[in-house]
Amino acid sequence: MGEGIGDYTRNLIDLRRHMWLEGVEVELRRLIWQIAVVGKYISAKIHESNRKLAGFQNVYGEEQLALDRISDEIMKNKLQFSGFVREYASEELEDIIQIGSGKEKYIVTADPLDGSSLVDTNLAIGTIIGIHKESVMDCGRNTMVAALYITYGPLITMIYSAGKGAHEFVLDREGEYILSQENIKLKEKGSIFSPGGLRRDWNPAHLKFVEKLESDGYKLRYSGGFVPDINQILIKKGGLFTYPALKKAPQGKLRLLFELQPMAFIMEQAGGLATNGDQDILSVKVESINQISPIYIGSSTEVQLAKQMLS
Ligand code: AFP
Repeated sequence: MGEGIGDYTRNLIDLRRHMWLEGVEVELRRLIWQIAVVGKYISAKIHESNRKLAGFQNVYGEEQLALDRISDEIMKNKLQFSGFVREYASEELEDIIQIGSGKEKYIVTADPLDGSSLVDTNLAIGTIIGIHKESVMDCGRNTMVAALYITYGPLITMIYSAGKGAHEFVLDREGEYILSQENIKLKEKGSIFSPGGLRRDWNPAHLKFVEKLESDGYKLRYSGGFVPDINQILIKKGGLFTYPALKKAPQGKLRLLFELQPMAFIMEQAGGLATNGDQDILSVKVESINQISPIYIGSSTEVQLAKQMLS
């Protein structure tokens, strides 16, 4: 499968059927399905918290943090009893925890609710998941077998890849994830860019790179949410997201394991690239689970230009 499904059946393909048609290994497709179901619970918590907390500005801050923790608890509990996961690492936890008997096939990394500081603004936020077969304390190229992210926006959408292309699903009113785009492929070059960090903190080479994109007419698209900002580049089939090394933060801001590896896996499956400015993100060795890294990710022309101008 993967040569595309006839239009007449496209809308009838749900997530489980698509993974079966793609030949995704049975335990992996059950794991991905369980994580997709958690996305529905997290979405319900987001809506619930907004309703309950409207107007409580000072309380909101604590509840907002609770929303991160609640999302992590839901994800961990669901995976704990899945039978497929032996270890779980999350942006909300200090260290990797064993959650199975130790014999299960997979290790899951999670940013259960990325962009939670945006919840009060009603901007889109997301869940980012990496699925590994081997210890994550290596490079993603050696350990990752799948990745997915869920975008909680006007629609709830999910992008997954199990190594055979990147595919988009939309959650419908019946609670099914229905295939909306299959084998998403980026153009060589896009027309939008998302420049993270403050201009005054950029290093000279990065500033020159951004000025080049601006002079080439790229439109700035930056929401402050990694998931919707990346999703925009994928769905618009081109462009570049960067959160660079900064003068006072040479490793940038974003988490290698929880945020960058999964998006790099998906972007590469869509024909894009992801680098720290020097190395492919999936080739960077993970030394610590909270490791951060600069990132340039998106269509190949822009990522190659970044590498060239930074070298
Ligand atoms: P929060 O999870 O604290 O909202 O941070 C979101 C994030 O990690 C990532 O989603 C964004 O791309 C990035 O931070 C935005 O950072 P700036 O606020 O410095 O632009």
